[in-house]
Amino acid sequence: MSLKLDTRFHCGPTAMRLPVLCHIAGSRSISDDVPMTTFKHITVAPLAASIGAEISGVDLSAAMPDEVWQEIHQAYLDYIVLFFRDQTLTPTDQVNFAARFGPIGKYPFAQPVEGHPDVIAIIKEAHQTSNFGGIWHTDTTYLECPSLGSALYAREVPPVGGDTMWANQYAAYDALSDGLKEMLDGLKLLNSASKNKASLREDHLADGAMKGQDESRMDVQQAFHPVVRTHPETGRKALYVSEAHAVCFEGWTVEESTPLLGYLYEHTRKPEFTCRFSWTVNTLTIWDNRCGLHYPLNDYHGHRRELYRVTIEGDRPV
Ligand SMILES: O=C(O)CCC(=O)C(=O)O
Ligand SMILES: [Fe+2]
Repeated sequence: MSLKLDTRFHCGPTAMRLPVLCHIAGSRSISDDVPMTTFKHITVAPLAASIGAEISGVDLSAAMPDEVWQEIHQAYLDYIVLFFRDQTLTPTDQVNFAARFGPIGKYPFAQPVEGHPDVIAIIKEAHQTSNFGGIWHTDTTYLECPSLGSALYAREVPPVGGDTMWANQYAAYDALSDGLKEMLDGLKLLNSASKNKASLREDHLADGAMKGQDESRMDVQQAFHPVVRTHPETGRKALYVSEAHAVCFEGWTVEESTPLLGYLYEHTRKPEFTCRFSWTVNTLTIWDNRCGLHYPLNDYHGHRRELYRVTIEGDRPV
C-alpha cells in the first residue's frame, strides 16, 4: 500500500530496526478513555469499557433540575452515547430533552411525522429487507454543519435483533501511531450524500412506511471536513471518518484514498472501541455524532421496528 507516510515513521523493515519510532497500535488502555466522573443525582452504568452508559434515576418527561441536567450532560461527554430505559415520552418531551443539548435541527432526506416537524420515524416494516442507515457512519457528514447528536426513542422493537452499535472515535484516534496521526492531522475528507445513497436510504424509502424528501439534493450535497476533528466541548481529538459518506481526501484521487480509507474504516470500529445496545420499547438513546460512529444491525427480517428520531444541530467541524 503506497501511503503518504513520512518514512521516519514507516512501520516497514527500516522502522523495525528503529523500534523507538514504531508505535504498537492499541497499546493504550481503552478504559483510560472514560473519565472517572462521580455522579450524585443519576445512576450511570457503563455498557462497555470504551463507550456507552445506561442512565437511571431520572424521568425525562418531568421538569429537570439543573444539577441533574449537568450530570446528564457530563455523562454524555464522558460516554458518547446514553441509554435511558422505561421512559414514557411524547414527541414533544423527546424534542424538549434533545433541545437541552443544542438547537433542534432537521434530517434532510425524510419527511417528518405528521404534526411533529422536528421528529422523523425510523421504520423497518416486517416485509422490508433493507434498513435505514445500515453502514457504519456518523450522521449527515455531507452537510457544512453536520448534526451534533441524535435522540432516538424506541416505539416498537423486534423480539430479538435490531441492536445498534456505537464506536468511540477518541479511542480510535488515540490508538493510531504518531506517524499516522501526524499525516491525518490537517487532512480533509470529502463527504457526499450520494455515496451509498441506494443502500443507506433510497431502497428503504422505496418500499416502506418512511417517506423521502428532497431526493435530488442527495446527488449534490457534499462537504469537506477534517479527518481528525477537535470536539468543541471536550477539546479532545477524534477521528471523523464515516464510511457511509467518505469519498476521498482533499487533493488525493479516489484511487489513492481508498486503501487508507479502508484501513481507517476497519480501525474505527475495532471491537474494543464499541458497545452494542439491545433496545427495549420506551428506551431513549442520545449520542454524540462529533466523536462516535454508529451502526444499526439488520438482522430481524420479518419483524417491525420503529424509532422516533430528533436531530440536534451541530457546528462546522474543526
Ligand atoms: O436505527 C438505528 O438504530 C439508527 C439509525 C440511524 O443511523 C440514525 O437514526 O441516525
Ligand atoms: Fe445515523
